[in-house]
Amino acid sequence: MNPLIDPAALPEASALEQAKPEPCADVPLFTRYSGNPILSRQHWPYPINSVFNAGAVRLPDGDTLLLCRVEDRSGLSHLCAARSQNGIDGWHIDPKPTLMASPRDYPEEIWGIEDPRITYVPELEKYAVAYTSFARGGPGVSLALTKDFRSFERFGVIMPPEDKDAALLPRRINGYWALIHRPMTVLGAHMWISYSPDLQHWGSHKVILEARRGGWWDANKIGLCSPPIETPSGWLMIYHGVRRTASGSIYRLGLALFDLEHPEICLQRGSSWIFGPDASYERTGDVHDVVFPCGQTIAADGDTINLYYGAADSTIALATGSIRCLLSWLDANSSAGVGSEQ
Ligand code: BMA
Repeated sequence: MNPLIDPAALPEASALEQAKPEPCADVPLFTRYSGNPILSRQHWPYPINSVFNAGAVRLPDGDTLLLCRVEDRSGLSHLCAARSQNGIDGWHIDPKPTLMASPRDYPEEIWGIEDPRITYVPELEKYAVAYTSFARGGPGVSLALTKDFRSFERFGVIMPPEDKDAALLPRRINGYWALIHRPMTVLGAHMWISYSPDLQHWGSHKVILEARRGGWWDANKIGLCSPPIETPSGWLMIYHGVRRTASGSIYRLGLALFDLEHPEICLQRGSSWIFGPDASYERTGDVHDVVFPCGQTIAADGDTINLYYGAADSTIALATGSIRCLLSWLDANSSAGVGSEQ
């Protein structure tokens, strides 16, 4: 099991900023916070079943906002915002759902909305929230824009079912918005990119990363986790890989790097998974053996990733890593190409 972060040992932000980069150890790339899980149904101001798979963002005032997937006791999900000064505890949770499904106007949401990924878009001065809308046709990708996580401008479905695990890139690529997403096709559950001039009409669809086959840890399905991180070496993507076993599916995390100006080109793909269910709150819950991040924040040092992940579809947990170390691990442990040939 990965070592734990001791909250008492957490340095102040200023000390973190001044610290010299440590050499990257081989493993672990992510370290669990010792107070995990950081949010669970017991924290909620109204009755719910579970809270998991949260989008994350650092607000201009320095607070961390998590837009959490909350499953109520009907079984359907909505989104609820939780804000905290340190991104670890002291959460202020909206007293009622922040974004509810609105099936009258958006029939694609009759079974709820799930798994938001948040991207701040400087050109729009707004946050783009890509989330799963769920209805009889299956899951699809919906989009909303917001400035404050209190009112939302809804675009409705932008990728029809069956599709999910989507996030917008924060800037245009060659003049077009770019969305990473995961349609289910006869080819399998692979990651795609699509482009749009206006966030409403999408085209130039391309596969960017394929689920591997056979015994691989990411053989059965893959999908984007948190939104891609722009680094000088490329777009760093944390993705989840699913392996079906005789006792159920295991959701683990892997890494891939994509070209900055041609994000459909995979430069590197890690061969092994880097984080998987191990702690009891990840192994046991409504859906066992699941770690599922939908968001991260980057600390003031520009390197530390605070990764927020759903644990066993029941709670929200936190793990920290270093962008520099993830990239150097990829250099040492990867191959290029989309990966279906493996
Ligand atoms: C995926 C998504 C996630 C969920 C995961 C494990 O397909 O539906 O919301 O956390 O399965 O159940």
